[in-house]
Amino acid sequence: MTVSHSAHWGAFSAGWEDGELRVAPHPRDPDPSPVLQNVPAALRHRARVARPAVRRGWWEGGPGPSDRRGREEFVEVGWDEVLDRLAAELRRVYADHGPTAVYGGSYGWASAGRFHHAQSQIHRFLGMAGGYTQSVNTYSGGAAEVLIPHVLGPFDQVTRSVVTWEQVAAHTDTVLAFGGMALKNSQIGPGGVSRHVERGAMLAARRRGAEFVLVSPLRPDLPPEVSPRWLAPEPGTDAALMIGLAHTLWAEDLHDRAFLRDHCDGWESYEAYLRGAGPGVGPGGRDAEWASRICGIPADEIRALARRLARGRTLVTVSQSLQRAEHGEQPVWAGLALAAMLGQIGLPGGGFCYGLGSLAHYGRPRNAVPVPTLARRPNPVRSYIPVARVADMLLNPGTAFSYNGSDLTYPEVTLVYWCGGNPFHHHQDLARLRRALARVDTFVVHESVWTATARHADVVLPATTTLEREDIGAGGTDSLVVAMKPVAAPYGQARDDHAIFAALADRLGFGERFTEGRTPREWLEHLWGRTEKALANKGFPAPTFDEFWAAGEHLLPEGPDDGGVLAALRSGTALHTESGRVQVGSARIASFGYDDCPGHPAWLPPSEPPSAEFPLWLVANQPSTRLHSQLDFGATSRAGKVDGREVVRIHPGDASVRGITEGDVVRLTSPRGACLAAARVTDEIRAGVVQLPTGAWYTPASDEDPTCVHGNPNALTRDVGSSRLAQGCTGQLTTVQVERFTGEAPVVRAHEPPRLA
Ligand SMILES: Nc1nc2c(c(=O)[nH]1)N[C@H]1C(S)=C(S)[C@@H](COP(=O)(O)OP(=O)(O)OC[C@H]3O[C@@H](n4cnc5c(=O)[nH]c(N)nc54)[C@H](O)[C@@H]3O)O[C@H]1N2
Ligand SMILES: Nc1nc2c(c(=O)[nH]1)N[C@H]1C(S)=C(S)[C@@H](COP(=O)(O)OP(=O)(O)OC[C@H]3O[C@@H](n4cnc5c(=O)[nH]c(N)nc54)[C@H](O)[C@@H]3O)O[C@H]1N2
Ligand SMILES: [Mo]
Repeated sequence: MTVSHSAHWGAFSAGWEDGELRVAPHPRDPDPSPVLQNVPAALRHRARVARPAVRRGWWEGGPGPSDRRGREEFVEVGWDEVLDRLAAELRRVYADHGPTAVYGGSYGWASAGRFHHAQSQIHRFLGMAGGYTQSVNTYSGGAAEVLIPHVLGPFDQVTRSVVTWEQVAAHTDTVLAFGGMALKNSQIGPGGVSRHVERGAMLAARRRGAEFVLVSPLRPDLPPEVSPRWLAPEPGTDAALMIGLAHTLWAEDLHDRAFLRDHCDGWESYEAYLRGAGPGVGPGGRDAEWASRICGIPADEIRALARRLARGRTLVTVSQSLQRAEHGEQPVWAGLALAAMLGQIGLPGGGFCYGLGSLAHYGRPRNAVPVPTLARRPNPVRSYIPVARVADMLLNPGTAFSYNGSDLTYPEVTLVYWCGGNPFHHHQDLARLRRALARVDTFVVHESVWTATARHADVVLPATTTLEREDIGAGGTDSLVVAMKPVAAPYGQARDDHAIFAALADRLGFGERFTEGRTPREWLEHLWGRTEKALANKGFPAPTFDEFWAAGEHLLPEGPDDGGVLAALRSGTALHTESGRVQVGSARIASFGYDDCPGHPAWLPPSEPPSAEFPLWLVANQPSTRLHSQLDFGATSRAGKVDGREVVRIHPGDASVRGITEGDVVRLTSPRGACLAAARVTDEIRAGVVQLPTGAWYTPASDEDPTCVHGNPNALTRDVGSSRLAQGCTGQLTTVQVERFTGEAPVVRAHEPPRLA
């Protein structure tokens, strides 16, 4: 028998065959993701956490700062004892330090499934326990999520569904894709994605004669089938290239003056900047030659491209990666300004789209009704940080910092609680994160597997995976709602996060309030009820929960593909920005006085450029073979490694001067630290750039030597905010040196459990 299921990388069916779990993509998916084949390993891998485990020093010596985290053995204990101890510790921290001392930012993707959604569960629990310091924005789009509401409008409203793949297939003549639109990335859509449409849409556009221009250090960032023109500027210099393109449009009078006059604000300040306002610019202003000197693309090519953009329907896309970098606000804003000058914002398949192709829930119309979700409850305390500032917060309590026009102060945190995320995957400068986490009294983690985060915790509570529980899988821009059914009993003593929180809530005196007296099945019925009602109200077929559950899935109606608020702008509806128009410049942002984010798009040089010691740019992007660190031990992920080690791509020229050949183990170093990786020599990468994806589980060489032997690039990246405006994650780029590793390469034991007593 097979059952239906859903993951962030696709809807699928799962069933047992000769004692093996087999998974197959949903028949409606035209282009299923290979990441799916990581799933079978999830059930019984030895990396699974089988029983509650507590760091010996914490269990025997009590809470308190400790640099033994991540280095000490664990004691396996019973559920009742550990929950009693943890409830007592929560009571102590709330009583002695107050709710702001509890950090429940707990960032991370966890798994698909709307009720057992780990973030929803932990926020509900900590909200009821008295509140917590929370996080705002994401590692995905931290810089853009703060900038875009200033310059274009509410983030979701102006990014997700205004330009769709169907529009691209039907209308676009030129797609200028900064950072590309790699098919590896659009495999993933939060909550579930039942149809991977990106390849098909790009091919349809190409067959119609559309031209794709890829601006990226990596050739595979657009599919070869669309024969993209590949421009590879120096990483981190896209804003300069965009400004050079803008200058050409302006100088050759190819810009749409009427659109700038009628629908934009702040053009004058940007025009002055293009002309050369500010220091260090010659009489030509910020022209194509100026841009060429910064980004390395010949000036003639910049001019020719600008002229091409001004012909036909042009779409400018900016991937999320561009803004996950120092001054990451600028390429997003300069991309928008370029599109504003072309005057096609709000036309089908034209204008500007942030994030298109970065994830599978961009570029699709919304469902006509809301999908079932666990409603978020308010946090009774107002204490927050921009999410990527977590180590700063732990290291600098009481210190002031800037964020989006406000002056904030880091709270003093005593207890960190994580459920459904992996900071030792997502955070930068992991040695620094280790030092930061050594300062708290207690670090609690719910996990299914022994990630580096679990290894650094004091209390590790084993969580079930989606394969071991019932849930509803759904995403806001995908029609398929899946009745997710378990394929196996919980591993070892694993429990659902909801059950763990319910048991803690009981001990803390709010058990009934937490569960509202519902079983998990009753919660699913309850959540489905909202969708059922919305369907009925709009006159669509509205199955009852039992009907939905028996059918195993339901297809929701799609909302309109009408260009949303950007199309409405052209017919006179104001945007939700300071002027009601597209902010090519912003007086409000200028008023914040941030030199690292002025009042118009600008080129701001990196504070750590390549040097003699660290001459190469490292691109630390998303892995093609898995979602982040999830199921790193699965079949597809393992097949992408060499001897269990992650692969770093390097240009033949950079390899040969270093004596590096295909398959060699190499050592990457940065001012932060070091890691090993296996070399792949390829001319599909720009010279002077190496690429090592994220997601290999952080595996220090020894208790003393923090070098990651597995290939986690966050051993190398820098932990600084994008700017004082957004304080976004800057993990995408860092400077490194690479050398051949001599001596015996250590065996990678990333996926083995820690010492357990
Ligand atoms: N250098 C660099 N760093 C980056 C990036 C980059 O480009 N470069 N990208 C960043 C981005 S965009 C993101 S979104 C982050 C991603 O960072 P994360 O979202 O933290 O990474 P995941 O590996 O998805 O972590 C999810 C964890 O939840 C666990 N989990 C899954 N299901 C459940 C469940 O039901 N219950 C519990 N308790 N746990 C569960 C998984 O085992 C896994 O360990 O990384 C960021 N980090
Ligand atoms: N397979 C897979 N897909 C994923 C994820 C995953 O873990 N695995 N994670 C998902 C998540 S949470 C997110 S937020 C998105 C993130 O979406 P993105 O941030 O867009 O994805 P990345 O792969 O990090 O980067 C895309 C490409 O940008 C290019 N790039 C890097 N730096 C520069 C630069 O300075 N200039 C230019 N022009 N190009 C540059 C790199 O070559 C890289 O391949 O991906 C999603 N998709
Ligand atoms: Mo992300």
